[in-house]
This record gives sequence, C-alpha cells and structure tokens, in this order.
Amino acid sequence: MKTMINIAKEFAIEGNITNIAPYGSGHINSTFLISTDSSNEYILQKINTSVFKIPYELMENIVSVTNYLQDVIKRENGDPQREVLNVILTKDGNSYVLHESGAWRLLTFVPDSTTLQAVTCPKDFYFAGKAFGRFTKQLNDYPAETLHETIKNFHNTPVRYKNFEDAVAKNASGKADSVSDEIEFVRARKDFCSLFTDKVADGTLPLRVTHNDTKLNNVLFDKNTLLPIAVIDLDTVMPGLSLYDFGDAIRFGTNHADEDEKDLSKVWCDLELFEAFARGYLEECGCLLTDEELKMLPYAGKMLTLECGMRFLADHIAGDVYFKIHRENHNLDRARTQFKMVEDMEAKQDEMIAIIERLCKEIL
Ligand code: ADP
Ligand code: GN1
Ligand code: MG
Repeated sequence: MKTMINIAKEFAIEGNITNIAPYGSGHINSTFLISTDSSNEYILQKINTSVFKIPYELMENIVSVTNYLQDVIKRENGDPQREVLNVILTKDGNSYVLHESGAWRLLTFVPDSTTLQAVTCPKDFYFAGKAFGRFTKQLNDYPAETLHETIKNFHNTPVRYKNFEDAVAKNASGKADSVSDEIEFVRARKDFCSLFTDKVADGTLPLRVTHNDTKLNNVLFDKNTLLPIAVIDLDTVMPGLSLYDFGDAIRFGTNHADEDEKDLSKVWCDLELFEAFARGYLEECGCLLTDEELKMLPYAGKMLTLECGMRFLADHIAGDVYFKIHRENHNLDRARTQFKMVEDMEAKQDEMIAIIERLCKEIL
C-alpha cells in the first residue's frame, strides 16, 4: 500500500489520496482505483512486464493513439476528456514510473462509467459493436506501421498453434496426459488456424490499427444512460485484422456464462447477440471493410475462440505461467468453455453467414 501511494504521488494528480483499492478482473495487469479528496478519481495500473516486455514502447503506443483520438473526437464535437483514455504524466513528464515492483501508469477514472462482465440484453452488445466499430473508423487514417508490436504474433493463430504443440511436447506441469481430449480437439482444427494468415500473406486481407482485446469489459458505458462512452485497455493496440477485433468480441460477448464457467451446459453462442454486435459494428465501420473482410466475419468468432482456448490450454499444460489463476485447473476450465463455444459456433456457421449477408444488404 505504502509503495503504491508513493508511486501514485509521482504522477501529477489533483488532491490527496484517500483510498487505493483493487479494481477490475483482468488476467494480465493489476488495476487499482485511487480515490482523492479532490473531485477526481484515478486508475493506477501495474503493467505485467513479463508479458509486455518493453513498457516504454507500450506507453508510446498508448500516448500516441490517445492523443490522436482526442483530436479526432474534438473534430467530431465529442468530449475528449471522456470518450478516450487520458494518460496522466508524472511530474517529470514521463508516461509511466519504473519501480522495482514493475512499471506503473495512471489514467483518469471516467466519472459515472461502468463496465459489463456479460451482456444483459442485445442492446448492450449492439452498443459494444458500435464502440469498437467507431474505434476502427476513428483510427482508419492512423499510420499503422508507426505502432510498436507490443506482443509479437499476438493473434497469429498458426504461431499460437505451434506454441501450443511446444507446450504439449515440453509438458512442464506433467498434466498433458490428463487433457488428451482437449489436445485432440485443438489438433483436429489445425488446418483452420491458417485461414486468415494465408490471406494476409497473399495480400487479400489488409492490416489496420486494431485493438486486439475486444472483450465487452473493455468498453466503458455511461452508468446512467448505458450508452457506450469509450474503448479502454489499449495495451494491445497494434497493426492487426478487423477480424481479430470482431472475433474476440464475439468470443466473449455471445456467451452468457462466465469465461471460466464449469457447467458447460450454460455455455453456448447466442446468435441474437451475434447479430446485435455485427449490426453495431457494421453500422460504424462496415463501409471501410473490404469484400474479403466482410466474407470472413462469420469465421472470426470461431478463430479467436479456438485461439484463446489453445492459449488457455497451453498455459495449463505449461504450469500456469501466463494468465493469472485463482483456483486449481482454472486455465483448463477456461479452455473448456472456449472449446464448447467453438463447437457451438461450428454448428451455427451457416446461420452466421446468412446473418452477415443479410446485414450487409441492409446496412451497406
Ligand atoms: P485489464 O487488462 O485488467 O483488463 P483494464 O484497463 O481493462 O485492465 O482495466 C480494468 C477495469 O478497470 C476495466 O474493466 C474498467 O472497469 C476499469 N477501468 C479501466 N480504465 C478506466 C477508466 N479510465 N475509467 C473508468 N474505469 C476504468
Ligand atoms: C487477457 O488482460 P485481459 O484480461 O484484458 C489476454 C487476452 C485474452 C483474455 C482472455 C495481453 O486479456 O488476449 O483474450 O485475457 N491479454 C493478453 O480473457 O494476453
Ligand atoms: Mg480489460
């Protein structure tokens, strides 16, 4: 606590700190809410530097993208204090503090905002689609090649598959034999993994500035109106595919159950939610997408869900070295929900194709 107070004091905050409390439910960084005796609250975050190895580059991306978005939002007559993250610099003008405990950054807490861990009705997810679609649209002219790749090959699914096979071969936890069904589930889908990367290699799919971690809880909603305010959690903003953002949102948000639900009968892909998100997303950025991107949208949920499942399973087999866990076999439970979602998406593939075709005719 004393350490955190001292770290927070290095930033140019208003008022005296009255409380610091853990906040959020992320698997990688650690987040704290700082209350003060001024009217401002702050979000203090410890960046996981074994995942984000070069915090300087990470923060350079975030400062540059948020400055750019503030200008775009001003031009759109929006509120740049509210509709995009605001990074607070240290009293020396740096974007983070390097301490023996790690790299720390501070953001202004957006007042009267909330996040959702699961959708309560299709409208929430429609608005999440609008928020991420708007983010893509606002960054359409940002020079993607100037961004650092904060995690190399982050959504390169064939590379993720190879890492998964390496983890199985190494079997650091000794648990590989006990999860042979799950391992076979992934292996049966090996060929599917390269569907998007092959199209990047031959120039059919374009690289854009993408968010790459489009979970529903990375959209801030207004507490009172429940309208979307801003997209947050910008650590993985990098050049990527629109399909990564669309797919990861579908992975997390079309499942009514928790990502680590043990009762798999509660885990399935809700097509009404799929349609709601797709509608919001296409309304905002559909006209920027190429025919090939639109054609691939129905497969994006499955790709990102399979990828995430194999990452969880690989981490379980490797001995839980990447994602934070809070109980035994936590990463295995997470992997199983992802695989259940993949199976359900496979059964619903034709319906997803029909929904996207219909929405494209209606909206574009
Ligand atoms: P993680 O990597 O742990 O998901 P996030 O940046 O998403 O980290 O922050 C965790 C949670 O903290 C978010 O889901 C949101 O509830 C809250 N949060 C983060 N930044 C802000 C902000 N600027 N204003 C209000 N709430 C925020
Ligand atoms: C991690 O930190 P968080 O919870 O927003 C992970 C994402 C996964 C997600 C699964 C940098 O995101 O890629 O999709 O967990 N982030 C990183 O919930 O690996
Ligand atoms: Mg988050």
